[in-house]
Amino acid sequence: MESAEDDDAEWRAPCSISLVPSLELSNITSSTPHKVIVHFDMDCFYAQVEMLRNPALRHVPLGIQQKYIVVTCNYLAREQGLTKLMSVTEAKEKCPELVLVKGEDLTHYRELSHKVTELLVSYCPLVERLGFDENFMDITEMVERRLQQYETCTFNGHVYSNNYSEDKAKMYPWLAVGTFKPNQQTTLLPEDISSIMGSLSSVRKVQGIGHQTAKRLQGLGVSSIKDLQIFPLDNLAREFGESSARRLKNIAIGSDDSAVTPTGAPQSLSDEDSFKKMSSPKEVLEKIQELLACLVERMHNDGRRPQTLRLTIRRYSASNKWYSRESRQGPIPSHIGQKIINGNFDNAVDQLTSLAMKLFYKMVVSNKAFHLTLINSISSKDPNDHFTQSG
Ligand code: DCP
Ligand code: MG
Ligand code: MG
Repeated sequence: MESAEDDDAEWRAPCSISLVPSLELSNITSSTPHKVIVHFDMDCFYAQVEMLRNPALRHVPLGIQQKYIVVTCNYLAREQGLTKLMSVTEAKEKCPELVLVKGEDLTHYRELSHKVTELLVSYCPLVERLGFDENFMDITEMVERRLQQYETCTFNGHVYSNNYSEDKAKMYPWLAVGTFKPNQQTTLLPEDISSIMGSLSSVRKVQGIGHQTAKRLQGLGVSSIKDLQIFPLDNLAREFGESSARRLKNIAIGSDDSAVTPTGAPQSLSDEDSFKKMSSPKEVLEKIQELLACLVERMHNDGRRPQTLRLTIRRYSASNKWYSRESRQGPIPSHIGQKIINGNFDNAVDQLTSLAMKLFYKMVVSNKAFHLTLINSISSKDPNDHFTQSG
């Protein structure tokens, strides 16, 4: 039987943390970093949020379902072979006792995501968000302060190295002092970064290399990170230009010197839904109403007066599988903005819905057939790109 202590121990480690030393490209083993950056990625994020909302779910294999996909699952489910983005059918075959929770409404995930960022910001202002469950935090100053306090420091937890000795803590004090890690976390020393990067099968495994770049690299015969590490810089520069080629070579050895840019309050709030087919104005109206109801509440909680409403649609196209998006936007009259601030939700949603339908008919001719696969509505900032503070 699982003891309460084991259970808590597992629960105390809700995210993976990596400490990213930013090093000179020319000298990867240099012990003088420009910066020390922590990268946080929450474990099975949506599943964790659902387990916090309903603690009984902590003890069952849990999957979060969007449409026909299990977008993520908890670690009990992963022990049964489930992976992220598996189809519901396959997931149930692998784990018949899987409990599924619908995860199409992102409200709770969004809220918790912002709480995590706020918590990090309370320690250090240099925090940059990436999606819902990741944050980068530049802790260089904290590390420098700690280094002045501690005469000696050692690595806690594991060290990923074939060549580890105690004196590494003296070589990399900024790394040792920044890694007080009780939860089975592992320190990766600078001299091992290049080889661990080289062990990644595909260039897509690395943040900063997207689909298009991977395709162009494939054209040059580069598919793994190892290929990229040994590919001549000059040849790479011919395809991508000098500075992008350098950046790619740096990424391949685990070196990225881009600054952490504090994310701050969002400039716009948006909500969207996608579907296989939507072909009637009635369905469009209902979907817009549903999206705006959620958005209006978020705008109210945000407290700033929204200025612009943008509606985005995606039409189905058999020929273009990337389905391009189209959008139209218009100003939100100040009396509607005020209703949102005052919390007069129903009225505000009705009026915004009629504005959104006008935008819709600027894109779709009313008596012609249409087939949409996505609707997105955004309320945001004025043309100068800022929300105005409510009075
Ligand atoms: N997500 C999604 N659709 C995707 C990818 C992610 O809905 N194609 C959602 C579900 C995840 C959350 O974003 O919970 C964070 O994505 P991660 O890739 O970090 O996945 P997890 O946090 O769930 O798992 P891990 O423990 O591997 O980080
Ligand atoms: Mg995660
Ligand atoms: Mg993530």
